[in-house]
Amino acid sequence: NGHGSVVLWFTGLSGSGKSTVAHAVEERLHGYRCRTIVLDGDNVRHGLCGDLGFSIDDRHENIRRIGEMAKLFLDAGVISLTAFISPMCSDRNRVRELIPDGEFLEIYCKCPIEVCEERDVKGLYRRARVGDIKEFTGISSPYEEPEKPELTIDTHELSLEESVEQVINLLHDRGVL
Ligand code: GGZ
Repeated sequence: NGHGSVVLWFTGLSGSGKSTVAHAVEERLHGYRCRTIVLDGDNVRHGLCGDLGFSIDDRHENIRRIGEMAKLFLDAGVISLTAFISPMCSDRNRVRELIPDGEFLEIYCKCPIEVCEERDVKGLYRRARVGDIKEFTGISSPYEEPEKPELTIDTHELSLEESVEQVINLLHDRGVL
């Protein structure tokens, strides 16, 4: 695309490490003088998508808006790193279709739900188990694993540094860096 920009689309369960890896990759990209933005629940779900909840329909709309946003950043030459559960294959594929070939890189943060639930950093899994939170991904709402992600990171087996390295290697392989 002439400016070496891409969309790094992280997907995975709550607590699988998406945001952590995305922010650490962003730091590395700054060393390459890339312009970047991390989009995640913290900066999207309160603002642009503040009207949406976690029903399947609201998640469709959440991912649609984020995909359109990533496309705008791509056109501006900014590398976006999106860190949303994005549980449905069809939603992710729809975003892939918005983006020129080779410029949408799907990165699956693969972590067994037992591990996510055991860590339960925010106590959400426990609340989902007792029914305090309805439609919680992996408990009472589906997560569809990516069929052909550009990269799968076994975040429960790798250190953060190793996970970041895998993404950086992907970007080298794809000629982005
Ligand atoms: C899943 C939920 C839910 C439900 C609140 N299901 O670990 P977190 O806290 O910080 O990340 C989760 C985040 C998921 O929002 P996304 O925009 O990524 O979801 S999606 O892509 O499916 O639209 C979790 C919190 O919000 N959270 N309720 N019911 N995660």
